[in-house]
Formats: sequence, structure tokens, C-alpha cells
Amino acid sequence: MKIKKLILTSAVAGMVLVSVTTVALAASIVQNGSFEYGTEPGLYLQVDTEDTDIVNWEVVSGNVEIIGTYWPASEGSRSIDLSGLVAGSIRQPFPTEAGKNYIVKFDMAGNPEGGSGIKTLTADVGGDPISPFSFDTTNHTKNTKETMGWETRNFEFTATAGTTVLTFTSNVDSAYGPALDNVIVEEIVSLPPQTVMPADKEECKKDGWEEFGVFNNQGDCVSYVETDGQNEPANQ
Ligand SMILES: [Ca+2]
Ligand SMILES: [Ca+2]
Repeated sequence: MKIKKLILTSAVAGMVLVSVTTVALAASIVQNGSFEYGTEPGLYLQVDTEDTDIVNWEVVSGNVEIIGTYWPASEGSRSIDLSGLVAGSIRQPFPTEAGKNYIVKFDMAGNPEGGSGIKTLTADVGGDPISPFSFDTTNHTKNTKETMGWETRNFEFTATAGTTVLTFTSNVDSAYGPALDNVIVEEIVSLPPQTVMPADKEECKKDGWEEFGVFNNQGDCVSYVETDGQNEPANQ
């Protein structure tokens, strides 16, 4: 394995750092997570079960609303009130791989009309429901994106099948529900361990070379540093 020389900060100089980093892949696996595609809602549009106004999403209980100009979206120009006239629920199946880890991110606010209060929703990926996510609409208004107060929420899960169904359900059985936008699902990938190498030959001295675990002796270590990594460690 070719080990790249990394610049060390003084705080970690001389120490062997082996880290496993997790990153989320950039491409979202769910489609239309920002609810921008589907029937033009105007101010807003109620969507009932069996309606197909929201591309890629199915309303599975109650009803929801696509919010257009009624309040500012978190992303793009549309979002969802998960309580249309009553508590609603939407879902979307997406491809996964059993055993792999995923992160679900979404932006949440609440319908600030009809009296303020705490709005809650439940997320479900086929196992135990993850609940509740809450947003307090107190002191929020629909005047601007900022006064809506959109906040990002997230949770992680491990897939158990080749398809996972993501469901968001309103826990507010009124016309003023939790607001939802910008749903993103990404695979979490573990990067291979990365070994930090000495950047200065001082790190090789006083048995420092032993800490890196790839040198035979101090001379090997110094040689590595002085050749800018071209004289590779003997034991890598
Ligand atoms: Ca949107
Ligand atoms: Ca509503």
C-alpha cells in the first residue's frame, strides 16, 4: 500500500493517527426530495391518497399539501405540509443494499397558522418508527424563509433489504402540521484506515520512528522524511 505523506499539525505531530472516516456520498438516493416536481400548487394544493401530484411520492394516509407560495420553502419553491386537512403520510421506496448504512436528512419547520405549538412527525424506514421529530412554531411566521425557521434533522439506519421505504407521517391531526422539505438519503461509506506519516525528521528521534509502525529504525524514518517520501518505509 502506498502511504501518502500528510502534513501534520503541531497538535498531532509525532503521533500515529489511524482513523476510519465516514463520509456520505453526494448523490441523494431518494428522488424529488425537495418536492419541486409535480402538479403546480399555486398557493398550495391538497393531495389525497391515490393522487399523483407529487412526483415519486405516494400519499398513504390522510392528506398533505404541496405548499407553493403560501410560505417560503427551505429549498427551491415548494415544500410539504404533512397535515393537509388532517394528519397525512407520504412515502417513497428507494434502492438500498442490505447491511449498508444510510443517513436521512430533511428540513423541518411547522405550519405557523392556526395557533402556535409543537409540531411532530414520525419517520419510518421499515423498522421501528423513528419518532418524534418536533418543531416549535412559537414566534415563527410564514413571512420569510428565515421566519419559517427551517431546521435540518437527520437519522441513520442500516438497510435490511434491496428496497427501503421511507415514510414521513404527521402526528398533528389538524390542518396545521409539520412542514417538510429537502429530503436527502445518502449512503455512508467508511474510508479505509489512513496512516499519518512523519513530516519532520524530529518526529523520528527519541524512538519516535517506532510510533509510525512502518520503519525499521530511526535512519529509515529520517530517510523517508529527507527524500520527501521517495525512500519508502521498509515495512509498509
Ligand atoms: Ca423544496
Ligand atoms: Ca394544512
